[in-house]
Amino acid sequence: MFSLSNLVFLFFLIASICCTTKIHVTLYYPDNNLSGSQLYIRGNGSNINWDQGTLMKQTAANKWEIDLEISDLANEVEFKALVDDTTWQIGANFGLTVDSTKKTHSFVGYPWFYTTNGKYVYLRKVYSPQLKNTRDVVTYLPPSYYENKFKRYDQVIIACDGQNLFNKSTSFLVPWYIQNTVDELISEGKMEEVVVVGIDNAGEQRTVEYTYDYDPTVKDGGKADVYLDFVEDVVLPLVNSNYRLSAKKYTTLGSSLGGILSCYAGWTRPSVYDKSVCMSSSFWWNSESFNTNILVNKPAPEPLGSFYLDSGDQGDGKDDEEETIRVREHMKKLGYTMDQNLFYYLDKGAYHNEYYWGKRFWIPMTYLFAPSPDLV
Ligand SMILES: *[C@@H]1O[C@H](CO)[C@@H](O)[C@H](O)[C@H]1NC(C)=O
Ligand SMILES: *[C@@H]1O[C@H](CO)[C@@H](O)[C@H](O)[C@H]1NC(C)=O
Ligand SMILES: CC(=O)N[C@H]1CO[C@H](CO)[C@@H](O)[C@@H]1O
Repeated sequence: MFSLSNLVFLFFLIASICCTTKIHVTLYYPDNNLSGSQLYIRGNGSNINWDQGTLMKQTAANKWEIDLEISDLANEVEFKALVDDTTWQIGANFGLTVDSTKKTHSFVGYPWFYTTNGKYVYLRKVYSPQLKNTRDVVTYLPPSYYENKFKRYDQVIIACDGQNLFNKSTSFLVPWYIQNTVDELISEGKMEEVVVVGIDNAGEQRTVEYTYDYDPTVKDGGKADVYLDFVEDVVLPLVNSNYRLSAKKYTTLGSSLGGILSCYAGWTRPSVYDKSVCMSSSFWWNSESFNTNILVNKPAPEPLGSFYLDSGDQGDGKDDEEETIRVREHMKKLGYTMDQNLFYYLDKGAYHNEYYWGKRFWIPMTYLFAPSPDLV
């Protein structure tokens, strides 16, 4: 016969078997930067909380582990590491989406605690055998890069007009100051860490390199595929061997002619690029041939990838506000969904220049690089 206490026991037994999942958390952080301090963890889970840290176990050099018990059918679990339970890791919470059909999950993370600023560094005089010219490549490495040498970066943006992105002394007008925007968004936990590779434009060759066809009114254009071969065959291997990158696919980014180049790259090379940021794109080029020729005659990317389009509405041609809207509407007809894989922003009052591109740069970053828990 069942007594009440048997029933209570049975209830807890079933509850603990049916509704517990375990997350095995492994964090890597250089011992020599801890100098005897220890890593703690806070977050949600039945054996940890947000008010007081739980000591992790150091299981090998530079390696800390703990098992988190997740009791209810919680779906998203978040946590953060601390040094000596006092110094919080910088950036977004670690997190993962719990798959309730699995008993065990594993999570691997690379926290950092002291650095809020990234850095940009140069690879000078990179030669292109495809284009027979030479240019600098400037790369922004995010805050954790020098502090946690175990981390590799899978979000890598390949950007046009490298001269104008970071450094006042090389910029055309004012730089975009991408480093400041990205540092701030990362530290506030509003985006994941990214690496930004800026490839300088080749001065007078800029127009021909950034355009996929010849515009008879401009009397120029048409070497975008050669330029993109240079990016793929020279720049990507170069940055992958110089920096700790682990991207499977890249983001392509540019403004003006760099905007149509980025959209063209994402549209025609989906095995290389899965996100395209096309700012104030010169969709007027060759009687709007991106809209009337490329989108019509080149098959939609497979898989579709994500596209961000924007414009201002001031100055010559209102910064192609209407041309941009026509491309957006066309892409919707071709299977894109707003705010899922197609993003659009109208910057009211903005002109076609670096000041405005830098000022609104945070918008594509938060759309395309929002921190998201991984399903493990
Ligand atoms: C986990 O903690 C985060 C941050 O405090 C909170 O937003 C979230 O709702 C919590 N999730 C669960 C399942 O309690
Ligand atoms: C900015 O560019 C100039 C000119 O190439 C260079 O001398 C300077 O070191 C650069 N600044 C930084 C912080 O790299
Ligand atoms: C204890 C220690 O060495 N802390 C250092 C870890 O690294 C950051 C930046 O790389 C330094 O600012 C800390 O002082």
